[in-house]
Amino acid sequence: MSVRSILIHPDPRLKKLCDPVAVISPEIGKLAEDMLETMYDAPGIGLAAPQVAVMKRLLVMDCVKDPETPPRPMVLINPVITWSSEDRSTYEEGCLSIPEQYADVERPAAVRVRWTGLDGREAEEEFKGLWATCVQHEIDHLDGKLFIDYLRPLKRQMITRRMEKLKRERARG
Ligand code: K1U
Ligand code: ZN
Repeated sequence: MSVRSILIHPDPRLKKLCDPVAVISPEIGKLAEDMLETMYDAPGIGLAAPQVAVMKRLLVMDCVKDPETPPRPMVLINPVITWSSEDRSTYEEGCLSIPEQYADVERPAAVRVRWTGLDGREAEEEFKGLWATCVQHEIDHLDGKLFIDYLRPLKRQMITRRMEKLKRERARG
């Protein structure tokens, strides 16, 4: 397993629609393993393939925060939201591609998601709470959407400028 580098906004790859995974090959298995390691290393609670520059519809997540509860690493291939609740919830979201920037985003409080697992089997589950927020945030990444796209233009611009500065500083070393 290896930790891959995470793209930082602004990057054109973070704005693109990702392609469905056609075949669950050993390369897809290795990508999922690397993404889980990258997510835990960051640390984060989710990660989508385009964040590691792979333009495929695959995401990983583990929203277990309680150290007493065993981890629940999940790999979702070609995920689709099949139902969204009417009631909404607001969570202060962050993003590993937009480090140290947080903002309130309102989304459906619960969603049902269907996906294919690494074993090739179809699965469907209802997510609530942080899991629901996270899976929607990650599916947005597969559609080229970032949490800052939900914010007012001025706030989005301010965050984008901060990220441009961060990238210039990192490039200078
Ligand atoms: O997609 C990503 O960039 C990962 C992102 C997922 C996410 C966070 C918050 C709301 C929705 C989706 C992160 O994991 S940011 C880091 C983070 O939230 C966290 C880090 C350490 C411990 C707990 C949370
Ligand atoms: Zn993100």
